[in-house]
Amino acid sequence: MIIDVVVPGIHCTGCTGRIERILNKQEGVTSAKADVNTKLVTVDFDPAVIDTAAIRSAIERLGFTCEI
Ligand SMILES: [Cu+2]
Repeated sequence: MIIDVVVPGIHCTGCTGRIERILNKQEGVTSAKADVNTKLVTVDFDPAVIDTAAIRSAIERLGFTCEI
């Protein structure tokens, strides 16, 4: 399953790198790609292993707000 998460606080490649790193460490996430221009984080994950709430809280733990 692939979702796009809007993270308005993304402002540079430092942000995208931190978000991608934390998400790629989550069990059940196949890939995560954050775009500094669109402020979208595209997450490919297995919904049987991780849910959108866990993805959201992983991003929020970095200090970002997000809209799923
Ligand atoms: Cu940044």
